[in-house]
Amino acid sequence: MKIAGSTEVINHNQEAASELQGAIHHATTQCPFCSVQCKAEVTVESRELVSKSTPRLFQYVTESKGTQNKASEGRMCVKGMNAHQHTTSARRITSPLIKKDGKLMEASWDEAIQYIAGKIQSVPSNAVGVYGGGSLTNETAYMLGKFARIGIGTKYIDYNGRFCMSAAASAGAKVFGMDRGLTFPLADIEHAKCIILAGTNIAECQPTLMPYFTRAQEKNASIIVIDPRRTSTAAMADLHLAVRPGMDMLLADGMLKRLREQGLLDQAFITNRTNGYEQLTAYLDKLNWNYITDNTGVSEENLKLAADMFGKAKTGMVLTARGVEQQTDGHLAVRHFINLLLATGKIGRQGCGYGAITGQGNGQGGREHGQKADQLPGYRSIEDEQDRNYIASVWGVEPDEIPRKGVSAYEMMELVNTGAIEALFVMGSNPIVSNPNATLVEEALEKVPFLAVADMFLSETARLADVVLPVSSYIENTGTLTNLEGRVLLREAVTPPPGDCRHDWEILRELAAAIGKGKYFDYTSAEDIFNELRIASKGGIADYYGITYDRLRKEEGVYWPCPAEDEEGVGRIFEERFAHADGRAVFTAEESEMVKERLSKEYPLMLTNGRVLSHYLTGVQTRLSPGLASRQVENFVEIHPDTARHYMIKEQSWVRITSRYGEFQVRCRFNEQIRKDTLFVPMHWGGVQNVNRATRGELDPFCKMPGFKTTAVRIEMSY
Ligand SMILES: Nc1nc2c(c(=O)[nH]1)N[C@H]1C(S)=C(S)[C@@H](COP(=O)(O)OP(=O)(O)OC[C@H]3O[C@@H](n4cnc5c(=O)[nH]c(N)nc54)[C@H](O)[C@@H]3O)O[C@H]1N2
Ligand SMILES: Nc1nc2c(c(=O)[nH]1)N[C@H]1C(S)=C(S)[C@@H](COP(=O)(O)OP(=O)(O)OC[C@H]3O[C@@H](n4cnc5c(=O)[nH]c(N)nc54)[C@H](O)[C@@H]3O)O[C@H]1N2
Ligand code: SF4
Ligand SMILES: [Mo]
Repeated sequence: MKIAGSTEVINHNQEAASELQGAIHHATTQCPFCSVQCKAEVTVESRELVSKSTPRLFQYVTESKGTQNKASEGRMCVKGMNAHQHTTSARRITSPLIKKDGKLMEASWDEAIQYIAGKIQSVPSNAVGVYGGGSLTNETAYMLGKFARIGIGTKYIDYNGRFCMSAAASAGAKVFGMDRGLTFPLADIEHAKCIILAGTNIAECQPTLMPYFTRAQEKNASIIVIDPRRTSTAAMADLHLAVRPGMDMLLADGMLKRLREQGLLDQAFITNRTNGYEQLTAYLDKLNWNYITDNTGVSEENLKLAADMFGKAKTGMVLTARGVEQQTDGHLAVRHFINLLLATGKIGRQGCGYGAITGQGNGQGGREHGQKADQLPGYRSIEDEQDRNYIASVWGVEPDEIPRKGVSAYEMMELVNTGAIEALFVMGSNPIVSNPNATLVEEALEKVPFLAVADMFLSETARLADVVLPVSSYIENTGTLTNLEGRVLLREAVTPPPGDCRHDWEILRELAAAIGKGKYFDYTSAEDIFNELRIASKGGIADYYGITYDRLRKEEGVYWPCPAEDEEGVGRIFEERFAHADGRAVFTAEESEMVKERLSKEYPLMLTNGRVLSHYLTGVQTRLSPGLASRQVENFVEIHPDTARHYMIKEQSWVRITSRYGEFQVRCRFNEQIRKDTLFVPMHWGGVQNVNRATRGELDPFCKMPGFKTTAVRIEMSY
């Protein structure tokens, strides 16, 4: 008998069982959700279950609360406090499932692994796609990249972080010569005198970071929030600019134009540490104020005020997140915000810098070790000969055996749709809910000849799979994750996995063995994989070589880059030089084609989307945690009451929202604090309530980020 949602510890004699019955102990782990990676102390209870013959013991986590670490300082938000609930959900899958006659049926591991291996081997290597995620540990992310390239031999691997970090990451690489979420340690925030928070809702998305900002405010910092809605983050701001969705780049340009007009630039910094200022001035000269204010929807007065606040402050920071980045010109929008920092010399010293607020728990590490289509471990490039040679030597293969770059996450779905990809392996993502143009993606995954999914639950995507592999949850799986500051943290397992669940890395090891590539994946533990990752990252941009499990235990986390065991990692980067060969950062004067998505008579409102406090991403985990699900049981659209009246929509009514690409239905919620031309819908629900049924598959041509945050729509009552 298998008990869903419990963890069998020992199958042993009655005497020992009675001794442990009811025993309680405490252990520390990390929250599985966002990029702060708050440290948690959990209470683990052992309970006896008497079955027909032998009594058996199970372990449950019954409580989770915050405990001291350097980023979260002991805090924990409501998601972290309730996170353990999903691990003991009765919906947890605890044995492999294989689809027979349209139904997923329990199967043995051997059967499941052989079935997948057979399918992978029955199609050409490049007809197999691998799709990963930013919740996976560094060890799994590293192994997944290696498994795709030299296990399967396919170039098609990408991951959900494409929808998350790709715009900011490309911007960082282009401007600074490297990408790391924050260029400063969190402790620097309180030293900033002006902080721009653009398209980031920290109060709901990284709540435990809020005290860093309030501390800065207590020391007289001013905070400027740029968001089409007055969010709880905007509520703490000294100035809120309610930008029209998709117009951030122009807003940043407007601010820079004003700073220049007012002589608030740092000429010495521009001369000594940057390139490309001349081109930028020519670009700014062409912009006029009417054009800027008409398009951004922000008054000239407020824009100038924001620029003056930032320019006059001695220190300052710019932080961006998905509001700015999930646009078809997202990477340019970020670069234009960074222009503000370079022009005023506000980077590389205390209280200054740029930060892309990383999203997922391992959104940072997940993008450094080879899950991305164009990347090899250590942030190396898959198209660079030297990088290829080095990684080939670590892996023990010829450089030619490493495939070249593949395509981005959504493009992979398009290839599934056209039939070019015939077998897809998904680990740690729910793509039919989180991809743009979700209807196309759902159709593609319904018809793909073979789909395998490794997950804890039957997510919307897993339900379509031919094979589902049950994996361990965060409290059961040891591994490292890298938080938004670039700090590598060790998360240790506190209970064994329930039933037949296995760790992601164990699954990859077994699959590799089944396709005859076992010798490249012969790891015995997560630490074993990490030790190879250290060597693979050595000398790369994201150099982890000096980081060991021992150090992580003793030092509570180490920043990368850390090239040697006796070196400390670097918290504040770019103090002396940027990462380009000449040590300089580059201004951006490239014009954007702007958001192509236009309002029309038929589609008169701009739909944007994002998150609420109590749910996480596609909601698979949080919808199964009663303490979280009960706070928000269904999806909704935020609409200004004047707009609702215009379209004869009643408060709390069920509405249909239609775009050029599809439609979804949700309940309507009035909000006086949102722009009248904008609707906002959370992303945490699938099926008919999935906002992505209406978003479009158009991508930023440079980084392939989808334009999630701007879709022209109409709204009507749904009777
Ligand atoms: N509670 C919760 N926390 C999370 C997550 C979660 O699902 N739930 N997910 C994690 C992950 S993976 C991520 S990536 C982060 C995301 O963190 P954020 O990027 O902060 O979250 P979003 O809600 O997607 O978007 C932020 C804000 O952008 C605004 N916005 C929309 N369009 C525009 C625009 O065109 N311009 C500007 N300036 N703003 C705009 C929205 O109104 C929203 O308030 O959060 C992480 N933390
Ligand atoms: N409209 C709109 N769409 C968006 C966004 C938006 O702002 N608006 N944001 C985008 C962003 S920033 C992101 S990050 C994506 C995320 O979207 P998804 O990639 O779909 O992420 P999740 O919902 O976290 O799905 C993760 C799945 O993996 C499982 N899982 C969790 N941990 C593990 C693990 O350790 N191993 C394995 N094998 N499985 C695990 C969970 O149960 C869940 O089913 O969505 C994107 N989509
Ligand atoms: S969701 Fe983020 S802020 Fe909340 S407890 Fe988890 S890691 Fe911390
Ligand atoms: Mo994300």
